[in-house]
Amino acid sequence: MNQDELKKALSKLPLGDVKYFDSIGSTNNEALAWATKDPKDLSLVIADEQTAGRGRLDRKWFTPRGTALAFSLILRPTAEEKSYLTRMVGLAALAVADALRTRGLVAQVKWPNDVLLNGHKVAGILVESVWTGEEVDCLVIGIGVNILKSAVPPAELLQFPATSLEESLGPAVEREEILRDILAGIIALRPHLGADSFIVSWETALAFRGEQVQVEEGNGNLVIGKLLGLESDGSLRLSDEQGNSITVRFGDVRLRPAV
Ligand code: BT5
Repeated sequence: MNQDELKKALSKLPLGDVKYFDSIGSTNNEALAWATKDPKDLSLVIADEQTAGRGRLDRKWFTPRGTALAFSLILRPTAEEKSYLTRMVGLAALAVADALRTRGLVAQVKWPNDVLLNGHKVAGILVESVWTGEEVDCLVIGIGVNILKSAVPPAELLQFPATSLEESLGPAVEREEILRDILAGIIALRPHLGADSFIVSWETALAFRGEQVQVEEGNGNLVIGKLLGLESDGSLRLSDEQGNSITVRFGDVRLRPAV
């Protein structure tokens, strides 16, 4: 990644400090360590390659050198934002989806933390937090976006089909500009985090709305129902066959296979 291009692309954003790595284990790990040292709001860790990138539940996230965006943004949440922490993953997903939509792509959010293009995962998000006692001190928003086709791992390593921006836009994808647009989107959406309209925008972007889905809750439990939308805390709202409402706080959503 060309650091001059990176600096130029980010120069107009009100970021804190920026740390760039040619190669790193995980930008989230670096940001979590930094978060204990009183970083400025909107400080950024970005790497050209991750050798131990992480997803949720310690799953692996692949970032081969020179093929993708992998970065972690540190937020120092305001008192008001602390009331809406569970919405932050939605904020990041919307910012990614918006950056892709401005390039003419139909991006959807696969609840809670994936962005899809044509039903394939193009980006994943991992939000983690650092607490002092009962108070959240820092949030780390980790985002990985597959830019080139070579970023996409082999199908046997994937739980869900994946794609890259190159697949839709051709090889001339400007990594730094996409990064800039995602960060600008996060900054622009932040003041709206607590608004009802924020949940509406998040719901509107959801994949599989109105469809029969299954959600693996991570503890082996499988929830089946029609995907209705979101609760105010960002939990997923489904209805079962009897029309009863079900709320899911954590899981992996996919369309229910035909029986
Ligand atoms: C995620 O978890 O999708 C969150 C990914 C967050 C990655 C960023 S990169 C910057 C920052 N630093 C980190 O260490 N992490 C963050 P989850 O929903 O649990 O999905 C993980 C699953 O996605 C894996 O088990 C694979 O099946 C699949 N996967 C791994 N690498 C992928 C890739 N490059 N593209 C698409 N799918 C991938």
